[in-house]
Amino acid sequence: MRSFSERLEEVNANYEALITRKNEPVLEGNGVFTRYKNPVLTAAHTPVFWRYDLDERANPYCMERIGVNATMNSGAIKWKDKYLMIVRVEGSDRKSFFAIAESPNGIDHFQFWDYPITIPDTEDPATNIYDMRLTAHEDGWIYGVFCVERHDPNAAKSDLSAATATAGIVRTNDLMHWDRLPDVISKSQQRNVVLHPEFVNGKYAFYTRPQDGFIDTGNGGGIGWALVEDITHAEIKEEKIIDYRYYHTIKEVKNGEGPHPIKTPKGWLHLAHGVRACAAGLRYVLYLYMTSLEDPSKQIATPGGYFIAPMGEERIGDVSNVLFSNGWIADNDGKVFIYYASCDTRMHVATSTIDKLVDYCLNTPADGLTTTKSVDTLKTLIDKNLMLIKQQGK
Ligand code: BGC
Ligand code: BMA
Repeated sequence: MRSFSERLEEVNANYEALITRKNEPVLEGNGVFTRYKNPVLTAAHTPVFWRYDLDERANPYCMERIGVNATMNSGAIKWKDKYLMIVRVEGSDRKSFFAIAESPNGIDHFQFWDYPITIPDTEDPATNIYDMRLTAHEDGWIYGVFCVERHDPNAAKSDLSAATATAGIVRTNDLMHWDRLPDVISKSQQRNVVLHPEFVNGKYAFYTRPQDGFIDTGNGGGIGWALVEDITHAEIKEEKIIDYRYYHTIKEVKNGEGPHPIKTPKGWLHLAHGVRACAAGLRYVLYLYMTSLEDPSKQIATPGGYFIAPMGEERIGDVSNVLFSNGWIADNDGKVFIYYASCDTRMHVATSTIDKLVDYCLNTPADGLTTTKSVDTLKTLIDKNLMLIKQQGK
């Protein structure tokens, strides 16, 4: 049997090799964005000193004492020239918590800060919290809006899975100390609530996702929009749907805002997820849309279909066939880092630019909602191209 120190040395060496591994772009793509070879974060990226008791007397076999199951659905922000994710870390006990991982370049060398984030509870403690969206708001605070899950107090005694989803809010100015504000009050359950970075008509603006039940979005039509006067007592009184769901599309069953939109000269650029059902379960893909600078709740571009769908290893994990994103970073030079999780298991990055993403939004045909319309759209492009090819052939 290997000694404690031999095993620990190996564990440390593997960890070091993993977090210092260089990432590489996967060059063959569709021109819209670039995928990278390695996930940027996995459960194995969590520090060895989170998982092992390093005291040989207490842990003679050098075994993990606290298991980490996954690193997923992460918010993101550029902070002091570093690329930061606020990661949803999930323990092997199925509880999620938030922890910050930092990289010098946004594509590799992500390393966790020593401690996870302490999120204070409200009077009604949550069972689980997850999927934080970060917003550096023009009021000067950095907000985190996340999903707060509790066992449904009205559930029958035998029902151990009925739950309620509510939006929780914290704010900070150093990413270390987080103040908890009261949860968002809303008539319906809410998941995927996101704070817009600017005031709108002097109010805080939230992207919402009203839903009938914990899973069922039911009559909750799509991604909503609500203005709130006082963020320290946020209440969604009036909510309007700004991005609807439609039959037989990538977002037939559910959709939800990803991170907060990026402001571009041509409008607000939004990243969202869409869900459809199939025999294999739910399939989650990412899509983009744009809204107007004058009125961020008014759509100006709705490119049809998905922007990124799970591919290869991304298709397999705890909750297979799922891509989910709640974090992206736009650099001053126009480069965009899109952080997305696959299958509630690991984090990836894809890169693009604001110009390319805006071009994609403005020039990708919208979904015509029927086969006939899709074929018409395709034929229009073929006509144009064949004409060009013919002209060039002359
Ligand atoms: C899980 C989330 C999931 C939600 C709805 C929660 O219990 O933690 O990952 O999105 O259920 O399925
Ligand atoms: C949800 C999301 C995510 C998760 C997804 C798939 O509804 O809010 O937490 O990635 O389901 O399980």
